[in-house]
Amino acid sequence: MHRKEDARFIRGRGNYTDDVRLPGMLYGAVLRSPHAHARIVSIDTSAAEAHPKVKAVITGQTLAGLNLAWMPTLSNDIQAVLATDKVRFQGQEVAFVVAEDAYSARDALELIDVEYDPLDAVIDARKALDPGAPVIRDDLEGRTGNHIFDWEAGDRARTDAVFEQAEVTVAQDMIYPRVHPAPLETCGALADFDKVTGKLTVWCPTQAPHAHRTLYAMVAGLPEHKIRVISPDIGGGFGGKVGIYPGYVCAIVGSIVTGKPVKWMEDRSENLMSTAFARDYHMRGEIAATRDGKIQGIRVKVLADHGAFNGTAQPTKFPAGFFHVFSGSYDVETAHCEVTGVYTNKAPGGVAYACSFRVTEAVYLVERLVDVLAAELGMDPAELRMRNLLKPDQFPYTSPTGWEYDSGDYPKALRLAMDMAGYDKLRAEQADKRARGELMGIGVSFFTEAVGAGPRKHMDILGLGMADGAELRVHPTGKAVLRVSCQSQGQGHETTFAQIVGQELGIPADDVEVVHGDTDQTPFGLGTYGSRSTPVSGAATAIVARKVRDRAKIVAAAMLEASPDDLEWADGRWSVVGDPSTGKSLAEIALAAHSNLELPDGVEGHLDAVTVYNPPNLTYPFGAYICVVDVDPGTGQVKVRRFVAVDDCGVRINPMIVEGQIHGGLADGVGMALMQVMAFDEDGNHLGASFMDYLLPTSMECPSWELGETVTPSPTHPIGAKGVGESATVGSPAAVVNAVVDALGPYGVRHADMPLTPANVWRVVNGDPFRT
Ligand code: MCN
Ligand code: CUM
Repeated sequence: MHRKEDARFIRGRGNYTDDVRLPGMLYGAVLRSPHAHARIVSIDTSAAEAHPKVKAVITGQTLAGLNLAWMPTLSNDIQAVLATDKVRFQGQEVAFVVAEDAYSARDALELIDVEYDPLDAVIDARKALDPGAPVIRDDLEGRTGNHIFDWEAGDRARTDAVFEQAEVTVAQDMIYPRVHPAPLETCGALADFDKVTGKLTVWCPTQAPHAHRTLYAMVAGLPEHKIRVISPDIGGGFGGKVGIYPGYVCAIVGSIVTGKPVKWMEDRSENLMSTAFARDYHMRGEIAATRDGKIQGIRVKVLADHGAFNGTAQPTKFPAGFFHVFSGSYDVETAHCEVTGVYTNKAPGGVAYACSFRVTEAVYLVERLVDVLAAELGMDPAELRMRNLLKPDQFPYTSPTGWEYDSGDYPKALRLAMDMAGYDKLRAEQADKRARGELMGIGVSFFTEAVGAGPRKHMDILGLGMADGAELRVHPTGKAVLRVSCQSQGQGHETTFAQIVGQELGIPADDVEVVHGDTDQTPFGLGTYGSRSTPVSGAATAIVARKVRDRAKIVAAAMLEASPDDLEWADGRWSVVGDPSTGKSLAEIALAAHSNLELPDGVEGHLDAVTVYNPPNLTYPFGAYICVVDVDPGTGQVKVRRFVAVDDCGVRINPMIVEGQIHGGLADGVGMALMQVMAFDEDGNHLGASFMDYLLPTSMECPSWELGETVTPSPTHPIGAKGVGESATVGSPAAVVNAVVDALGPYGVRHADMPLTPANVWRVVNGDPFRT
């Protein structure tokens, strides 16, 4: 089925936050810090206030008067809305101007005079804990350093013991650099506070409208039923639109102060400099194995750069997200990891860019490590993986950190990928080329994802449990409206969620309208990220449709003057067992349910239903990827020649949409592996604040993807589906890097950090390993 939403998107009829216009609307602009770390001596706003078109200038002092200068982050830290004491990263929000038009608002920013007293900045996370390092968060009581948290998982003693006895151990330091999701649409908000009704309406591209509303209510003390968050069409979110940004709060305050609607839209540089970054993990991984290649233990130490505020969007109990799954897809006896989080003078974030709460970092780590081990053992990396992959009969499988993988047939997926790639032939071609001095590389990666957060007993965000509601109304003519709490940013929910209902009720998906992205119109739920929509809201959708089907059964029984027990559901109809000619379609039943048909005592009419789905477990999609590259030793240029991706996300609701998700994620992987990095100079100046410096992959860098699939249904999901939205971003970077490192084998290279730009590859080839 083609995507319903594309009818408006391809005609330019999408409705994004910046398309929403209200009468009398004013425009806001944010003044940002030029320094990474500086004390604010004074802020003079008088010239800006005198600008004829300026309606208000808001500073941290204004907000402090409203008790809004600081706001809680999604990780139980606090973040400055507008800086009062210090600025802590370049691009941090310092003041907000509201004017009659967007140009005047920007002009007036230049009239604000801020005196800064610059301080030394902490840019390299590895120096954040040095004695004498500048203390970034001196606003927090009792803070004398930049340490945020220590977290560990697994069995340290047992893992250490395995390493002591092991025949072979390898260790590798690696960096997953800071990157940015860089969605096409930047962030912004339109806030409209109606003084008469006391109702606040906020349009913004949020991935989690209900969570935003509840947080506004908690933080600003506004009554929740007087807040309406509307998330219109979103031009890509990729995790960067989960949190609440200072600009949103400023737009709200601007509207309260001026009595007019206030719109604020950031530009590209503001988006790249201040909104949620991703990754920034400095990792040291070790593997213990037997000489014949049986992996026995994995040990990991991570230094996590969280920027100036711990604003990471993740379930409360998981300071390192879902990094727990770092033992990957392998049958490992024991594993242990430690993660230390630190503050640096950079923008906050950490969980974004299709990361599945940091499964990206975990998969990259283990998949690089396995290749390092293969090199040490002189074994083929695909064969080494095949030896160690979990076997189908081991599912459900409890990992060394206690996570229960639901289902899988890993060897089948890897074998399929190898067949599709023609693995043996590729190796033969590589040998020929090497003999001629040409550099060709073949990279394999295998990933297990953990998506669908999450079971309420294990997971919450700031105390809000992660169950999702769904409501289904069936009109008398058999057309239906589904209301869900998750919010598509391009993933096609209007189509796939309608398909779920259509499948369950035997009606065309075109007869189902999906309503989302408006807290006044949808049931509570935590939103779209961590590829949780299908696992959680999708499950809620299937279940609410089944509730409707059950109600329809009783009505159909009354129509047929039969007992409900004598009816069966077949071919999308309720009919008397063994007599398909009696079949009643949902449309017929819906009309009867709204008619004067006599129903048994206690049975309500109509067919509407509601539900709340609390997932029993995450879902664990997986996949096997093979990348083929050619490297030019003279220029360091990497060409991705082929990419084979076998994904298993359980039952596929819409295969075309699933493949689109995978295509996007593979392009992400090529981008991160070869060209993307948010770099800073030692003073904390951002070196990737435009698309001239922060490079997005285009069709020119991407091969024609070769996709394959296996289907292992999730046993806990009502229709056997697993999430897929982040799979390819999680799994592909390691395949590309493994391929490049494989190509560089003749130079004795075992590892090189991303991004493998021509300059960096050239340095590696010339014996000067690149360090991010
Ligand atoms: N789907 C399916 N069958 C399955 C699994 C999924 O047909 N077995 C469909 C779903 O119904 C949905 C799409 O594939 O239409 C993605 O579903 P899912 O895996 O549940 O992921 P979410 O809908 O929760 O999307 C979130 C995920 C995340 S976290 C990031 S980040 C990311 C991604 O989606 N951001 C995206 N893909 C994106 N794609 C676009 N176009 N834009 C983004 O911002
Ligand atoms: Cu980690 S990016 Mo997505 O979960 O929105």
